[in-house]
Amino acid sequence: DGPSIAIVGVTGAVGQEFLRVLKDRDFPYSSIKLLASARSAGREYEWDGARHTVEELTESSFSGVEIALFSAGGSISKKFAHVASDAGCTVVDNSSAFRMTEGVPLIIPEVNRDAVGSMKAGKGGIIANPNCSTIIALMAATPLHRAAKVKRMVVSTYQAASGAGQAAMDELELQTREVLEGKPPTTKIFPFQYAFNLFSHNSPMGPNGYNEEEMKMVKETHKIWGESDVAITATCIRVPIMRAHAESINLEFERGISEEEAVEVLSNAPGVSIINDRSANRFPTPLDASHQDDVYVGRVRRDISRKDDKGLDLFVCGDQIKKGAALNAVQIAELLL
Ligand code: 11C
Repeated sequence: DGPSIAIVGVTGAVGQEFLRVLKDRDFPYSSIKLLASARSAGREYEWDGARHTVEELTESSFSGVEIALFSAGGSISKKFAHVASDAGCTVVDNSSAFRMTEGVPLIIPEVNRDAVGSMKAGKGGIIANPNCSTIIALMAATPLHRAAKVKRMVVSTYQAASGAGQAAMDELELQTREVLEGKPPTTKIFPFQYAFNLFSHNSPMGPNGYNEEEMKMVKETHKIWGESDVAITATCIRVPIMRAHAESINLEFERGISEEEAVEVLSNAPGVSIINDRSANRFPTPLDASHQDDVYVGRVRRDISRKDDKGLDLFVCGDQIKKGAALNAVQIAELLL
């Protein structure tokens, strides 16, 4: 027996993953409320041996609820997270609405679990779940940062459809069929063909030529690491992959670190698995990471563009819906118990 919990946005890809992760981790709860828009109210889900009916999310949804996991988009979070918190419900919010708000912890439990402070289930307050690309990068970069202190990080992402929601996953599948059948691809979610193509991340472009996804990686890393002097640059790309993001990461360190030490550090890092077999040319793929909890790391090598041993390159894959969203949020909820 544990806290009363609610899931906001239960019908979405992350909402559904919340249910699976809560069950897989045997999360203790006394009751569960499934919340969504009026359109989805009345829908039923079989979960943990019982039938649950989706209720419409309203301002009174949170009375008696001690933990709410939100994943219904930023505008719903902005409208309801404070309402929930004021009712004594502690909110773990998967949207970007409060990530950079001062006083709102932004947590990857393996990286900065102490940021939860004295927050507890049933005491109100909001905790933000970082952006998926940030979580996946920092699962690999943080253990190395602790070992040799990162001065600069250059990231290129290869991001899956799931980051743009279930509708984007559906469109990728549909377009793949259409293209193979010689039909024109349906373009409802993205303005051009996605199947057999890739493109710059669909988030809004800023005046400095970086899109929002890239700036999230910069700002969220600074907040999570508590260090704003680490130099970070990112290029975020959407690729026709279903649910796991891949990232190429170049790290520059304050002190030297060998490949062997880096692999040793990463093999001892919680939530990280290594696939780094040079002789077999076997390294992480998005399919290795799909539906898995761990972030997979490989291609660990010294950066030969430098004369010293203060640079490393890595390739990382992580499930966007799990560690990039639902799993990380449930791990945060576990810190509240
Ligand atoms: C993507 N990271 O893969 C995005 C989706 O700030 O939570 C999630 C956006 C966010 O497209």
